[in-house]
Amino acid sequence: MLGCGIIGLPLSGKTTVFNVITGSGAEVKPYAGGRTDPNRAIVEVPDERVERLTELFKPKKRTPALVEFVDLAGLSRDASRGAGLGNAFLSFVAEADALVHVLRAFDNPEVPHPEETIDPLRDWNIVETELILRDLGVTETRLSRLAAKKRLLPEEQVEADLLKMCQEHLLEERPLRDLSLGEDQLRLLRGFTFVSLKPELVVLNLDETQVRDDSIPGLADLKVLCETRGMPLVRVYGRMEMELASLSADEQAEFMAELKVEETGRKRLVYGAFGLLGLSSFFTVGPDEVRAWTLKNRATAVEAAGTIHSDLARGFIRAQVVNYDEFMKNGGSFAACREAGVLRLEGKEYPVRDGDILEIRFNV
Ligand SMILES: Nc1nc2c(ncn2[C@@H]2O[C@H](COP(=O)(O)OP(=O)(O)O)[C@@H](O)[C@H]2O)c(=O)[nH]1
Ligand SMILES: [Mg+2]
Repeated sequence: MLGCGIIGLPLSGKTTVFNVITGSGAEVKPYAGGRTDPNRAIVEVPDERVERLTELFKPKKRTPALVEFVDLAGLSRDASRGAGLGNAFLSFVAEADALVHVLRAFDNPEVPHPEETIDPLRDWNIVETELILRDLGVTETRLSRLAAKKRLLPEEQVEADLLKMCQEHLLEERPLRDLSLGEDQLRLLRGFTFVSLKPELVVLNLDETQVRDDSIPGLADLKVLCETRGMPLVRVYGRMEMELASLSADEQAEFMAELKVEETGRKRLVYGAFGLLGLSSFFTVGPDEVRAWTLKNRATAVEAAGTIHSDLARGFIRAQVVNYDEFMKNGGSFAACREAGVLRLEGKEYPVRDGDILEIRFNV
């Protein structure tokens, strides 16, 4: 399962955002042995399609897609030099597949800001700089090891060249996620668990009084940053939306209209994270189980089969495929889909699309 680490300066609202995600109404899965953890949670990805398919097939079991969220301790200035929790903290960041970066836009005299003023763009830069410095340290350690060798093997030379390119980029204070690296390069770098390479969702934590754009300091600049860097930006009314979870559905709807949001904070955050991870879902359906499976975008049919069971990949013959939308258009009936010609048989290399309903034909 893939996981998102929540990062940000102290008192930016990380724990509040974590509570919005895991608060009442959310399906939170216990860990093995029924253990729960105040700082980690496995959350169901809300998906209408799973609900519709469940109504249709009335299966014994319904299994939605899951994502893990981890509420990390605050990252402060100079963490990469060991300040605060420093390097120990950065190693937790390294474990995450994606980052949820909380920026404080709310003003609250009772909650001191570690940098004293409200300036989300500055805060983003502080935390981002720590990620960059940590990666720079890792890069330079490895490069100096390689430089100490008398002669480099060909693959070491490739690695050194790649790391030098990363180093130059980091020295320009740019995160590695901004480099467009190829699959092979990413594979070579995997072992370093670079933190500035991780995709990032930017969460602007607002106060309920900040509904209008012009009440949010630095919003225009932040929008430009997110657009040019390809980071999705989600606005969350942290404290308010955390409290909303305990209200009735009617009251929630009323407050949501006031905040001009159409979906709950939890949905916006979980969807945002799911998309950020480059994930999509395919489904398997039947009387026993309706299940959403998580795939990296651009996975093939045989890879999809392998996520269900390795036997299905090994003995893969064909995948029977119909996309959810087509399936529903044809009354949720495989027979009708077959007649309409939208039920197809596909081979190993078929690129699975989000929402495909698959049945794997296999032989072992
Ligand atoms: N006024 C206001 N206070 C907030 C908001 N979000 C968080 N806070 C408060 O800010 C303080 C720090 O929040 P917390 O989530 O613990 O921050 P963390 O240190 O980043 O985990 C808490 O007292 C929250 O109630 C908000 O949207 N508006
Ligand atoms: Mg906290």
